[in-house]
Amino acid sequence: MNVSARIDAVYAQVLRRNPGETEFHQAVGEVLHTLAPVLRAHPDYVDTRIVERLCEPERQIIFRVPWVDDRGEVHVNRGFRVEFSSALGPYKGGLRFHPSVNLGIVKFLGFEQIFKNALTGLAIGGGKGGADFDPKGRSTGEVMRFCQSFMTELYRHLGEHTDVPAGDIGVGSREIGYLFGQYKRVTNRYEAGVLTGKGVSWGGSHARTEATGYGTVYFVQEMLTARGLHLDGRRVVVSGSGNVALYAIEKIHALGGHVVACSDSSGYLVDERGIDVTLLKEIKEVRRERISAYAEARPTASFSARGSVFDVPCDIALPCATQNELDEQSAIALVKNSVVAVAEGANMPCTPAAINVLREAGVLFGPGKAANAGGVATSALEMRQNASRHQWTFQQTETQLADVMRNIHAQCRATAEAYDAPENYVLGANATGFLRAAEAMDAQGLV
Ligand code: NDP
Ligand code: 2IT
Repeated sequence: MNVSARIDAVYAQVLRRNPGETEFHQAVGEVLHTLAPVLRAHPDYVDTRIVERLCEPERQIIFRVPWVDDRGEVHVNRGFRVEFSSALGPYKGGLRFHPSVNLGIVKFLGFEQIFKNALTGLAIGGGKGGADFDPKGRSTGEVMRFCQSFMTELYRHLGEHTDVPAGDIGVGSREIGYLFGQYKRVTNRYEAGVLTGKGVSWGGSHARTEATGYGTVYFVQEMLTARGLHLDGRRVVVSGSGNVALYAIEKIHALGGHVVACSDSSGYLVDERGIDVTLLKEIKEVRRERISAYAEARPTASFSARGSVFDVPCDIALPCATQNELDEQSAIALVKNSVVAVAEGANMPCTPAAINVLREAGVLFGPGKAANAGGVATSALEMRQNASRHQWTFQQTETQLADVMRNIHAQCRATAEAYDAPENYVLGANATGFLRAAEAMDAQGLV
């Protein structure tokens, strides 16, 4: 069987074995699609079924999460942790609390995490978890009780050398605090390295909160520089207004760019004077309100409940909200408005058709596995600080984050060129991540 036929067979098996998990199919399809030249150069990886093994999680955990709301009513949610690959280190990846969470979503995220984490060059395997819990409108007490119940089951699967969760959609430093407190209580251990994204006063790393958004902007800067372009004075559109989006906006402004629009799940806002990050943080992180409150507070801003934030003309677009938010139609609109670069702050925010449109138009495209790897890389730096019971300064940590992003960019570029596909960062990221994980799997035997 030739390599292409083998890849087709692996994909067909993934579809058969994981019915209805459309996001997982999409994530696997995208990676397999780029691996043919890599496998032709490494026929031994075909013989030892490395790709088949990577598509099958090492372990999948699904559990009941019962909790009581403020009125005394009982709720039952479903919790997940998919431990995908421990080839390069303990399972590592965030927890997502959102009503849309299901096994297929967690598997797509866990699968991508293998390659992203490998790309950082740090010793972390891939995993992901979460629950179909909706934190919107819930009191702090309800969120705490949910986190405690979630951890009461999950703790037995975790450990600083086993599986190390962090945040993702709906899970920020507040939730990590409650999860850590419950882990500590049920295990009677102050095991700082079991979770990342902790508060900086109790084992967290400086710059972890900022890392994903900042890292995405560093990646964009590297792509632009490689083409002889720069960020200064560029119009930028960012989707979302959560952790990743907020710090992407902050860093774009610090480097001379001009962010004119952002969004949340209720719609998008345009502020030609430039998004005021302090106000946006106050509304989204402290008051936990909708972005329309921003438009009410700033006369220069307007809010729209309909349409897409990517219809706003820009030089650079950073999708930083959720999967499949930037579709073919949005990509066509961006190209029509002469977009220069698109980088994925979120995981899989661009549909395959959108990526085709962008790449065919010559737009610089930074895939999430590379462009948003700064968050998990800084989590690995947090684990390193926890292991040595030491804390670096903000600047020391940010310098290392910038180095990691520069290296990721250089490696993606070099790999793409080696496979005769210059500027193809999708191939560069997938092939580099795959080769790192594959080499370790090969050395560790059939496990
Ligand atoms: P947050 O929960 O902090 O923010 C999510 C943002 O996206 C909010 O503005 C939210 O709007 C919006 N959003 C979420 N789901 C939807 C949806 N279904 N439709 C429209 N808008 C939506 O999450 P993060 O910023 O942490 O995560 C954003 C993305 O980045 C995710 O894809 C995540 O996997 C990825 N990522 C996160 C990392 C991290 O370190 N946190 C690291 C790498 C990637 P609303 O407020 O209305 O819900
Ligand atoms: O998608 C991601 O990389 C994250 N949500 C961060 C994972 C982590 O372990 O820091």
